[in-house]
Amino acid sequence: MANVNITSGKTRRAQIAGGGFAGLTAAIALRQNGWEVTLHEKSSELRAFGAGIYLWHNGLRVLEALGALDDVLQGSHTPPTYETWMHNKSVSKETFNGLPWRIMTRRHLHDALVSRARAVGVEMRVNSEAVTADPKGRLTLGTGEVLEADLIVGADGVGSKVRDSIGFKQDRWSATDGIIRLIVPRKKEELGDGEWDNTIDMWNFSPRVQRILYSPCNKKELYLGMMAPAADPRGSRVPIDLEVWVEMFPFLEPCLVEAAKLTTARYDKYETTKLDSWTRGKVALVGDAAHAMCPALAQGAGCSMVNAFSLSQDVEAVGSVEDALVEWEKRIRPITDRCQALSADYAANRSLSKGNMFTPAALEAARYDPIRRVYSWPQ
Ligand code: FAD
Ligand code: 5PR
Repeated sequence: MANVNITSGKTRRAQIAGGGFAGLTAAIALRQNGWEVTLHEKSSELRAFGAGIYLWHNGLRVLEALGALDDVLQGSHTPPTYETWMHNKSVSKETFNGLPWRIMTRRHLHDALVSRARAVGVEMRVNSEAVTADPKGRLTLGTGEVLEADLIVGADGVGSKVRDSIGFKQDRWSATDGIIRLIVPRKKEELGDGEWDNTIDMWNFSPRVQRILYSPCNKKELYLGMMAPAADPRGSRVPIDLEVWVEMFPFLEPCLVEAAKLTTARYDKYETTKLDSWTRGKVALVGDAAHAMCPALAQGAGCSMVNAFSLSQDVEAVGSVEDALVEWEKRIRPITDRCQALSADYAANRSLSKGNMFTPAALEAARYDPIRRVYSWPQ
């Protein structure tokens, strides 16, 4: 069990809004440092939304620090290579000089974090919506309850109420492309010859722009990211338009037939949020509330987890929480800013279609080790 974190005779308390990957990471990390932590999730269950997710060395190191890595590694997958195809021809196979990376379902990662949060004694409340935060250290819930804390963490996602109730200066925009994300059975035996354990980023620019990011999560589950411009009514239709997808990717038919059965599928546009600051007084914003980014580099959650974990390190410094938060942002934010900018650039130019695009700059965030605070795995 966590030790007790005491400043001037009193255990420090954190109130966290949001039970996604960012909020859960902050909760576990603070609790492990002895804080009393309450996490508020507005939904009626602690459950992950969405399909699959890639984590790289940076996010995996956070999981190690949280004591959740072994759980996550079981039932997830590292493909032999990250392959890129253009018009069904392989153009690159990347292995990142041994840099660790992993694919899993979102449910798998979320379950591991929830179970770890429970084990270390985080108090988790569902049906508990945060509506406003006060930089002096107060969080108001939808019920009208007002909670005092030494630290308030706004981890309430891209539409953050914690953020908007305070009023940060922000830029927000959506990209022209979007994606349908699904988990389907792997059907590996039915796919015919091929290296079906790889990630395969399958790009097609003609006759239409359509892309499938083929991502095996484990022996049974496959994550399909099906990209089409928002302006293409057939490519962006949900449930998927089977004919239009099979025409372009006939070799994936067994999986696409399964994808067409999923009636709850959504088409999501990529959203970016950029703030003038991530902190105000005793309030810190983490995750998509602070820096939603295009997914090209698959680092939104990775950066969120690194930033949430680093926050827990920096509030251990001598001095006030307010000063620690300012130092935290100064120290850790530049990595996320560069990653967000390059991800937006890759998304806008569809750069990943060229293959071999995981350059040293593209892997900067992934190479960061938040425990040792150095870059590992030279590229
Ligand atoms: P969220 O996951 O949005 O969690 C916020 C939580 O807060 C939710 O549970 C919500 O119900 C709750 N909540 C909301 N409002 C309130 C409130 N007022 N009070 C209380 N609770 C509230 N990242 C990667 O690292 N790898 C990838 O492969 C990857 N792929 C992606 C693919 C796509 C297409 C997209 C769009 C994103 C991808 N990302 C990826 C990014 C990643 O999904 C996000 O960055 C990450 O999930 C953000 O986590 P979060 O906890 O900040 O927010
Ligand atoms: N990488 C990943 C991903 O999920 C997406 C992209 C890149 C892991 C979108 O689903 O380029 O859009 C992308």
